Formats: sequence, C-alpha cells, structure tokens
Amino acid sequence: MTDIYLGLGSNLGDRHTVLLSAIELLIAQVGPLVAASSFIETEPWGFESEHRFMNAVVHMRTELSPHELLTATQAIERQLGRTSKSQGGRYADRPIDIDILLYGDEKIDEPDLVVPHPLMHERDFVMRPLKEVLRCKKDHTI
Ligand code: PH2
Ligand code: MG
Ligand code: MG
Repeated sequence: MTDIYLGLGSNLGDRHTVLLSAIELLIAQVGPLVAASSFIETEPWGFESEHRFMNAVVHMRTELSPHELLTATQAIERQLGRTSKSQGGRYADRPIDIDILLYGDEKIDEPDLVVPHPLMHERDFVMRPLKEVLRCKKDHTI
C-alpha cells in the first residue's frame, strides 16, 4: 500500500455534496481513507470566474500504480459530471477536479503525470488543507 495525497476542487453545482461523493467514490475505487481535511471556500486562482471553489485534500492508501490511480481519478471526475479539462489551455469552471499531489515519495515526470504536483507549493488552496492532513498523519504515527 502506498500513501497518497489528493487535492479536490469544485466550483460548480452543490460543491460540498460533490466533494463528499468524490471521497466516497475514491474509497470504493482507489483505497482506504486515512484523513480528510476541512472543506475550505477559496477564490478562483489563475483564472476569472464568478464561481468560488470548495477545496479539500485527502490522505489515502492504494494498491494502484500511479497511472492506474490517474485513470481512476479521471473516471471519477467523469462520473461526477466533468466533461472538459480546460478551454484553450486556460482553467475552466468544473464540478470536480482531482489532482494527485503526492504518491509515496515517488518523483514522476511524464507527459500525462507529474508528481509531486508542480504547482502545489504556489497554491494556498492546496497547502492549507495539505498541512492539516499531514498534521493528522504525524499525530497518528507518534
Ligand atoms: N484549480 C485550478 C485552478 N484554480 N482555484 C481554486 N481556488 N481552487 C482550485 O481547485 C483551482 C483553482 C486548476 O485545477
Ligand atoms: Mg487542478
Ligand atoms: Mg486536474
């Protein structure tokens, strides 16, 4: 089992319910949940939108390989109504986005998958909830 950290974001629809549904589907299709952060409301970062985000980070364990995990997260995005990734290379509103932040301590640099997520340190909406679940991990392992 590998420890993984996933970033979840939603800025369309019933964002809270979509995040909860994403976590349920992740548990069913990826592996057990170790910890989930609070859900935080954030301003759109890197693009203009009138729709604010709900963001969270989950710590899970999985037997899936990094690419199997990517396929699973993309399938869950589609199950929750995501149709297009971006419009003309720009960020777009979406019911759900699931990003692989960390996969164990692996470094992956492939055209379709870069881990650790290259922009995570610049994004408060990732780092705040990530620090919350990392703190949970420390408490549990001590
Ligand atoms: N995701 C993006 C771009 N901008 N802004 C916020 N607040 N939350 C996100 O999840 C987010 C974003 C690209 O995936
Ligand atoms: Mg993203
Ligand atoms: Mg994404």
